[in-house]
Amino acid sequence: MNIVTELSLNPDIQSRAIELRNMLQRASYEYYVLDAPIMEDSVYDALYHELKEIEAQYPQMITSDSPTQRVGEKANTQLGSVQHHIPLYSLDNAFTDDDVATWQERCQKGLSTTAFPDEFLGRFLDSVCELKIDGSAIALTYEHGLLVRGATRGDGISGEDITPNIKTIRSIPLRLNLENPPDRLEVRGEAFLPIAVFDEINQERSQTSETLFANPRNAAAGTLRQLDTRIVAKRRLDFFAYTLHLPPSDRNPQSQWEALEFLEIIGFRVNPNKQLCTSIEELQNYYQYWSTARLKLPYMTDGMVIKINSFMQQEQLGFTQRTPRWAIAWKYPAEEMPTIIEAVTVQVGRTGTLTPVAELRPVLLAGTTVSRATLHNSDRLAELDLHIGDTAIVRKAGEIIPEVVRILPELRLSGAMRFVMPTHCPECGQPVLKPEDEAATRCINLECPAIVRGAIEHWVSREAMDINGIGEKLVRQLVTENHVTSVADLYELTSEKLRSLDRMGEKSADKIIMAIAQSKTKSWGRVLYGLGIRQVGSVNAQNITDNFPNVELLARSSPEAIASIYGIGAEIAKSICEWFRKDTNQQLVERLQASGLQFVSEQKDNRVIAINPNIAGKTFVVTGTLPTLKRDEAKALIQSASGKVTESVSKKTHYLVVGADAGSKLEKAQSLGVSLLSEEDLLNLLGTNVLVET
Ligand code: 1X8
Repeated sequence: MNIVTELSLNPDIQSRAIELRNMLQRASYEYYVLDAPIMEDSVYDALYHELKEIEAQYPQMITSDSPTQRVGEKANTQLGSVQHHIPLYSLDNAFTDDDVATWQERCQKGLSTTAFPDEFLGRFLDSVCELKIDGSAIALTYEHGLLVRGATRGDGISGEDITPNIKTIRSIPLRLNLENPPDRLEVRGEAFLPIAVFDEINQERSQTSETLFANPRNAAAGTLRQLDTRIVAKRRLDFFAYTLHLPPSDRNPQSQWEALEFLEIIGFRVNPNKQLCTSIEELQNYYQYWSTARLKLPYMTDGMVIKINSFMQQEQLGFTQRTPRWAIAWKYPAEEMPTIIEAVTVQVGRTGTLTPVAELRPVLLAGTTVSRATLHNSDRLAELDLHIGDTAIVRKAGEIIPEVVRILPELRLSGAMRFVMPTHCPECGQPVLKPEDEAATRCINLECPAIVRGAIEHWVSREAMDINGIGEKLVRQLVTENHVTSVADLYELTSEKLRSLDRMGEKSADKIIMAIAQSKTKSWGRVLYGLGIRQVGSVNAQNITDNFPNVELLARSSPEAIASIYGIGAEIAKSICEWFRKDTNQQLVERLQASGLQFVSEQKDNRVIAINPNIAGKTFVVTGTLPTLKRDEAKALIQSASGKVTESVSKKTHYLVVGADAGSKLEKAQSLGVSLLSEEDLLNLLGTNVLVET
């Protein structure tokens, strides 16, 4: 291609450059601000390349707002200091409902004592709620609609000039979408790194042995102050605008809400999760809602910002030395805190996996006191280079199990001992095994009390045999007293034997024996799940037993045949075949069969079967709390009508049955356009069974 020669013959190069610029600017805006791309990346690249060639040929045509000027070609030598035109304030913090109520009352009083005596006492002042973005505050100056300066917050009075770096942020317009732009206009907002980009950067840095960024905020701040703009461009920073300073005019926005709308109109990305509130309850609901919803956002938030909406009221309230009186940051409890690792213990799970656990000096995290945190496995331990007594950063986000994020080796005491995984099982003393290709260390002694206990707890659990009355404590007693060493032994227990245990009365013992006997009626699907084969969950077990009507067929099957079942992968199939190959497992199956447990699918009355055209062959996922059915019951109903049930939502899912407090599965289903059913919808669908003779 020879664009340049062609263009040099073309008298309209100048207008071509303008067109290209406008087009690229628009494409960039649609892509980065609206998240709605209007052209293929390859098309954008080609146009960009063309503009670049024209500008190389005619440097006098380069404009400061050209998209080609976003990526720095040269390294900055040094960051200059700049004076802010208007100071950047910080925000007062609130941590409780009370703090927020007190702030709101103080604002009401503040207005009442000045221009409006008593008018606002006890009257809620309309307020805007916005998410507090955990990034770096930036001040942008536009002159005659063009971006001329971007500066860090600094100390609020003066900051650093980071204009070239700012220009790499695609969601910051280089030119405002404004008819008659004022001489000068300032926009403030938060520059931040999306969590995914942060993870990517740290991944790369770990491979090149660079020090990792502690969190997206530090990574964003560090990036903005980078001298080499080419590095900044690669980091994909983003920006949400939240404040606007305009020269006085009666056409200016009159409130924060209008200002956010105005910012959007002139080309900025404004966080969509804003809310105009007219009562204290609405503020509280916003806080509550986002306390968990924020964990699913692609960027970090550490609280919410509440601002009195009316600019007139803001002006009346004014500022203290440091902060505006008309705004407050309501912070979420910290999710990451440093604490001391006092010891490391090792837990042995049901499958024999050894999990190292950090015993912590108790610390308040995300509103709860945390004293233990998982260390996952020996690979993770090595990565952390954990020593007993180390100061560690511990994290607990939402419902996630607390974990140790990293260690602060600078704070290590001399003589501290590195923790190493034991070579022998802490429960049974037998040597442990760590396969090269796996992260897990395992106890492989099938008689290990921890494994035996785990297997029994799993067998009696609700989704398996659902044996009431046998809890963790009783299992421990039974195993310690050697009454039970495998689940098969449960069926040889007698009421007398149970009564020999500490604190076991006759009535309770009889009840338990009854419950154990009742488990013999549980389906082959539940039995398979109860065996506790690795990777075989309750839904998988049901799918497998639907396809393998008895245990002999399954035990003799090839992994390929098992993996051909919808929803069953090669890993699961391999795990099942390996399980059945072991003599001890075969003996277990034989003993359980002899005790009368079901290893055969129930003989359905095959004179008349229910075929439901709405359900048969369709794939369902059930999530959330349903109004009347338990999730298991809903799944069983679907399966009994020949529908398939899987655990995760994919393109292949036909229906998501949704109850209250549904989480990520609902979001995924919505994004994939999967049909949603309420419990009532499901029951209606099930009600359309057609009975067919076979
Ligand atoms: C800081 C922040 C504000 C907002 C969001 N995130 C922040 N980190 C907002 O108003 N939406 S305001 C602010 C400040 O004034 N210091």
